[in-house]
Amino acid sequence: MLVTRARFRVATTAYMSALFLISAGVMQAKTVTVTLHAKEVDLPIDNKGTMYKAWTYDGEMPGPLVRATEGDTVDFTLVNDSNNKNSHAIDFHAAQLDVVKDFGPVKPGESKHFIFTANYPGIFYYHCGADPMIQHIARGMFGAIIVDPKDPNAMPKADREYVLIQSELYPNPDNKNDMMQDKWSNVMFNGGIFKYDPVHDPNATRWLQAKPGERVRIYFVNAGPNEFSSFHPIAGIWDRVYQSGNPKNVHVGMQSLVVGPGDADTFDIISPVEGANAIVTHSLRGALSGAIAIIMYSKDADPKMGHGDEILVR
Ligand SMILES: [Cu+2]
Repeated sequence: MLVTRARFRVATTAYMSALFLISAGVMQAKTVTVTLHAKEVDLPIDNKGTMYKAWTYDGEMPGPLVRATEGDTVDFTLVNDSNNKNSHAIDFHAAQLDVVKDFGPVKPGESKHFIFTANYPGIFYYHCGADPMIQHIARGMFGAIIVDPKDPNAMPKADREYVLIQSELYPNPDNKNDMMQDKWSNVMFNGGIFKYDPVHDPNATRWLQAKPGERVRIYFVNAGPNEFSSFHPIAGIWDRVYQSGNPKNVHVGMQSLVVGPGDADTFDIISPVEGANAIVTHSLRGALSGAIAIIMYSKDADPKMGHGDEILVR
């Protein structure tokens, strides 16, 4: 009887603390299983459909958006498809692992598996680290992982979220020397020249959307491989900037923040008016060669944009 009572008490305590955690909005850690396939494919790099010999994760530049919550276990597998010609790898900036064992190259037809705990919340870069790394990144092997804070109230709630990843385009994907000498032709957001800018490119069919007064959260990654970004919203002000996306690293009322190659930050913006902001790298050769994203603020903003599959707009 005593034993039963003790067990009951333990069970009740566990139940009550679980109830407390749920009512406090604290999520229990889970396992996020992710498999990415290295694929060497041709992809369009502008709104006209000009093709480029890319190297990718899952045939996309940028690669798929990975999302976990602080404290989660990420169970990760990289498959290097057997019809590829090159070794590939992955380097997750959200992970604390062994650079040789876990981030080392994988030959075509082989795969690699590792597990890490997402200990820090934020926005983190992932990329291929196979030699020569500069070429694997320049050809498209990059992406983003969002690690949401364990405490859902750590940051103000975003009404919409977007991911923008900056990278340079090197016209000849086989010429590593051009990459070493920084001879890029264009800077892009999400793998396309003026991809979200119908002002500079009438062929652009997509742009970002929100309503005036909404908090728009932009997860920004600079994939490089070489150029710094001076990330600025023309005709707007960043309400909050979180360095590395960590809620503890907060700045207020910022016009821009320099984001180096391989770095990432979270930028919140709220427009008090209808109209548009042009999000750029204020390093102007980069902006004027392709790194401009228009965000339109309208009461009729598409409710799907900035949610689900429309966070990283393809
Ligand atoms: Cu690679």
